Amino acid sequence: MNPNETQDHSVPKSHPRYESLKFRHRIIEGMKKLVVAEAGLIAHGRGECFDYILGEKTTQAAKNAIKAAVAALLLAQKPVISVNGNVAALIPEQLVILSKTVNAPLEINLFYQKEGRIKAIKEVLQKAGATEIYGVDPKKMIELNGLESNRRKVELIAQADLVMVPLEDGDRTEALKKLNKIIIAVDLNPLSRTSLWADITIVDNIVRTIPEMITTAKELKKINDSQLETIVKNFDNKKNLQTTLDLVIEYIENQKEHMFDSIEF
Ligand code: PTJ
Repeated sequence: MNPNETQDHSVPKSHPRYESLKFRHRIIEGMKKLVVAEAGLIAHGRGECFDYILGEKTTQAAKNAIKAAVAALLLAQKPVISVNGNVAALIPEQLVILSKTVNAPLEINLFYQKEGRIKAIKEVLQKAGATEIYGVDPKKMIELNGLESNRRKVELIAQADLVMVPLEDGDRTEALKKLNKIIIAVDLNPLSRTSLWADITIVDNIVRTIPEMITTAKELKKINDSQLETIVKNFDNKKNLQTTLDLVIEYIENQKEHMFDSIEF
């Protein structure tokens, strides 16, 4: 028997890093079921590292970006939420709820092609309540210009005016931007090429972002289009990313002062 299959991932709720370990184990389990690519584990670890220096919380800058992102989603004519392995493994139910709340279909789009992955992700999304899932049937896919990777194969994304790309690689963000699409990125790395290329970058952990977007969407659905347009117009992504870096600096300086406060010998 493969020793990995017997590995016990149960973590006591009292563990100080319970939340973080819970999501780490979803990624590991996802990998065993083909949902997550092997490289998805590394991507998750990189994300954890950035989350640490953001204080593992949704910053005010992220909340501003979330508000602008939801407003843009509600205004879009043909929005699409792109789904990769990590996102499907981490937060499938909330992803489906967000998709229904803002009326943006889910399209599976993978960087790492492997036999059985699309089917595995489709099943996870269906189990989470999704009824319409795109990016599944190769006959309906076309190839995007300007992109070499497997992500070039798209369905609804080809015609979309807005694409939300959680945990994306920079190449596709750049390619989608050059095709004049509005891009919403969710990326814990404020310095990634995706973060810099996107129109609206949410520097936050996807597991906190999606529930926050659902709450925000319920609020913003009460206002009219011109109010939504004002929210989008007043959002400055470059400035918001710089504010995020200021918050990281502030957090690290504060840690430098107080990092030993909770340690008792
Ligand atoms: O499922 P696939 O085949 O489409 O592959 C998905 C991954 C994520 C493996 C692929 O897109 C990839 O390799 O991505 P990168 O280039 O490693 O970029 C992932 C980005 O997401 C990095 O900047 C991470 O910091 C960030 N990230 C990782 N975990 C999270 C995150 N951002 C938000 N929330 C997270 N939980």
